[in-house]
Amino acid sequence: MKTFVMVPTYNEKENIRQLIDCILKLKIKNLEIIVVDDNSPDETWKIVEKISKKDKRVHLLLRKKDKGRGSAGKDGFIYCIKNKADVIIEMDADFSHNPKYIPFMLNELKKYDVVLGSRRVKGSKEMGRGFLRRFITWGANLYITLMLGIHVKDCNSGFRCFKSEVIEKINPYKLSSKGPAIVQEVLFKVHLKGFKIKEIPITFTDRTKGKSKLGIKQLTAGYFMVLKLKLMHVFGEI
Ligand SMILES: Nc1nc2c(ncn2[C@@H]2O[C@H](COP(=O)(O)OP(=O)(O)O)[C@@H](O)[C@H]2O)c(=O)[nH]1
Ligand SMILES: [Mg+2]
Repeated sequence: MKTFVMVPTYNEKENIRQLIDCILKLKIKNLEIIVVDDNSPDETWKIVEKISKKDKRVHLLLRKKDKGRGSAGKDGFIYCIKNKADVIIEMDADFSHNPKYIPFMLNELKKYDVVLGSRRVKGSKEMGRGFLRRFITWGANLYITLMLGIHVKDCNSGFRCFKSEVIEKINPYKLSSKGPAIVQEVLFKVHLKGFKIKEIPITFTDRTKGKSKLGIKQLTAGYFMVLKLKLMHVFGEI
């Protein structure tokens, strides 16, 4: 069984080496890492390139034309499918998603199609984020649940483990979000296909190094994307 961990990065030079080390230290059989970097000005990609030359489990997808969390995720999924992944894990580079949960996620994937690291089930914790940021996440989650009718408690989680056929079935080529709303787009399409989703509790820790790329612009675009997904569904396009 071949597992790919897909990590989108933009200006993560302070996190990426340590993250790759932590994932590889888990000693999971046939695990490879694909970092999708959008030509980060801080040269995150150079660090990954250097590691990839020494360790063939580590790969770099350097994007020079496109930019955005969404299209990076899309290209990352396509890379994993093309390279014959059986399992695809997506996670952020900033240690909000602790790699220690990966073995448990893989184990749960024996019973489910998708396993999601959740901030909103019994046993979950959220550390280091202030009231405003948690309120924004809570509001977004409520909006998504009401609009899209997804029965998942943490619709904003970008820490997920998929059987590769799930990604194949939702057709990664058709993913259209340019920004972070890709998280909800994928979740909605997975939900519509009726795949079994399991939420496992995680302790989510806000980044201590580097900066968040989520601003008002991305947040607004995300709200519009969710509305667009709803309309597309109503008009039978998805
Ligand atoms: N390739 C790529 N990755 C991105 C982009 N924007 C954010 N990311 C990555 O996506 C992940 C989540 O972004 P982050 O800024 O932590 O968002 P937040 O957790 O919502 O504050 C991190 O690994 C980022 O480096 C982008 O435009 N391109
Ligand atoms: Mg983050």
